[in-house]
Amino acid sequence: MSSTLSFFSLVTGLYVLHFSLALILVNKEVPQTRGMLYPRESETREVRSLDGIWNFVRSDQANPTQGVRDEWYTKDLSQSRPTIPMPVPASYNDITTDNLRDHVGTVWYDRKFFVPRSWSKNQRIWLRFGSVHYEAFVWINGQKVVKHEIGHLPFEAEVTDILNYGAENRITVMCDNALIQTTVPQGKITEVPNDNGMTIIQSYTFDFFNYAGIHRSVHLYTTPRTFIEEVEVTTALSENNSVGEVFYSVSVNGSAANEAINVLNIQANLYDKEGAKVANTTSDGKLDGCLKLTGVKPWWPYLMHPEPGYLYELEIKLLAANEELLDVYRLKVGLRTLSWNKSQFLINGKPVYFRGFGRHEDSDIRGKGLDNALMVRDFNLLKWIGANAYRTSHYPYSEESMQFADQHGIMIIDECPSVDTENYSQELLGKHKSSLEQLIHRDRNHPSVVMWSIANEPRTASMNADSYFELVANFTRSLDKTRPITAAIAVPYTQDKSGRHLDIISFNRYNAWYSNTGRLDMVTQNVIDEATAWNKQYNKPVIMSEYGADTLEGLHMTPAYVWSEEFQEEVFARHFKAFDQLRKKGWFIGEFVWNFADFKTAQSYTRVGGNKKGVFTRSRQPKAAAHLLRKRYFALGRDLDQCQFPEDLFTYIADLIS
Ligand code: BDP
Repeated sequence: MSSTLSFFSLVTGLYVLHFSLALILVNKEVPQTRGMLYPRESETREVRSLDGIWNFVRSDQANPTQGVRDEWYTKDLSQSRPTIPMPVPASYNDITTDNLRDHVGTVWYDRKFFVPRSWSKNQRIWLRFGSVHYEAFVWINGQKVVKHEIGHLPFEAEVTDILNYGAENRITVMCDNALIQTTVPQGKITEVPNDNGMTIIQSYTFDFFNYAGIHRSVHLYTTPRTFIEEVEVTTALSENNSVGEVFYSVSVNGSAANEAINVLNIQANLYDKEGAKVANTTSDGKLDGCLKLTGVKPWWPYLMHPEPGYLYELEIKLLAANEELLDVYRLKVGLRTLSWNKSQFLINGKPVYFRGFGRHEDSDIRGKGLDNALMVRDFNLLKWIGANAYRTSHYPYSEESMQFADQHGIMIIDECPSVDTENYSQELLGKHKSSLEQLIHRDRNHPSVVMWSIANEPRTASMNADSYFELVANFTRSLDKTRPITAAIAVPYTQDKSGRHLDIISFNRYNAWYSNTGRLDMVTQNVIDEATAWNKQYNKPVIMSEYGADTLEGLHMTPAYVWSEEFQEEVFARHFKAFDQLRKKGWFIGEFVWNFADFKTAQSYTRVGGNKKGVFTRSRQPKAAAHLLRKRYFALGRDLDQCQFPEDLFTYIADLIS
């Protein structure tokens, strides 16, 4: 096999439907992520964005490997095929006016960029992608650089020896959106007849559009020859939260190549929000250490404290034995503790009640592409409505949004891309574990991340689910013991085989929508009964991780009728009643509406332009239920965490005293 072809482990074009029903799943090692610190400038590092308009070619659906065989990456794409302009970052699906939307298989991107002459001097250059969905193959100047599978997660490669310095370079990316039974998430590819002969169809059971392309930013960044490759941070607080400890552990890359550096030291400095140094330490030939500080300002969730999301800056300096400064990397750190037991989840020793959302990275035109305007708008809405949490349903969200959540005190249940998992196989298990390894490696330093979600609505009634989820949960725990593990379960509690492996039980249920449609009188007691049954079965804290109703904005009907704004409000109110009774039981710890905003799905006769369960429209304007939810979330905030009501929470009606 030629070296080019061995670059492709998943032979695109064949999409063989292969899964095994083997009953014995074993715990095999998965590849460990290295490096991948978020690209940040410092006195020793430069960052350059490759975002912008790239050239784009769609492969022939019936011939997805043609570009590889014909080596399109060895010259400009425009010399092989007519190209069209394509924005990066963005999903490619909704950009054109033809049917690129439903394309299945490979597409190609390329662009040119300059590398300054100054970059050739005694440093290393890295190419980093925030996310390409689903599988990416990358070349620079015709040389293969990196390949990565699983969307929504970053990957990078060193390109120091491949670049032309002081000259133009070309980057080429092939992206494959095909989902099969051993990808995460799973899908199926079938060949079916159409009016022109045969065509390929991608199907999937999950309920969001399979947007694809270069979804997040592409960066080039420099590091010194010997540099800080990894920083892992954990924090501890004294019982009254006044004394804090920041434990850091650093990995260095490149010291072996540099014989002059036989002893390395880390100088760690901690600065408060005003930039004052509050702690510092220099390690003695070690790469880990602890910073201790008094008078700590802990990281608190929004509305749980008057100053939520407090972040310190941790400065890590890598020094040679002669004190020469080799590298500097800075990151934000929040000091907080997490703990949990059979009935509670606590932050800084205080019990938490989650009031949040399931969400999607989704918007008109750009699909799942990173969009700062949308991200800031969404956080404004989250704060307006009084939410303190969301789940990254059903895949890892952008690193930029994780940083934003840290700053704003929004708690995150961080979900890996495993959704509707079924047909358990050894290969699927390996990729599922790898998605968690990559996620935890990426997000472990974020104070906002308070829980890992290892799956959404897995088919946990089936035979292999028990051992499969035992392996996935134990693997997750082996990577991070500081956060609890959950999964959003939808099978009935009587059939579930995953809950015993979790720390917190989350369940999704659509009373008055998918079950007992329209029956508002069949919500409250059902929710109470089901939550109670989950708690009884596993003796663990319980969250309702999804509930809701599709709602067409502007459709009004009284008495409430499905799809109307009145119906969504009523469904919410009936759930609130149940939640308040459940809260009194002591083990019910949170409510998450499905969904924050309307979002696009695959075409289906149950979806009018997509899923309309948003509290906000797809263009981020409130439906009537948003105002109701806002009153509840602030009422809970005041009751539980003594937060203030915003002045405009209640509209003036009458002076009832006079
Ligand atoms: C749940 C899924 C979610 C869907 C939702 C719905 O977890 O992804 O969008 O149902 O149908 O089962 O609205």
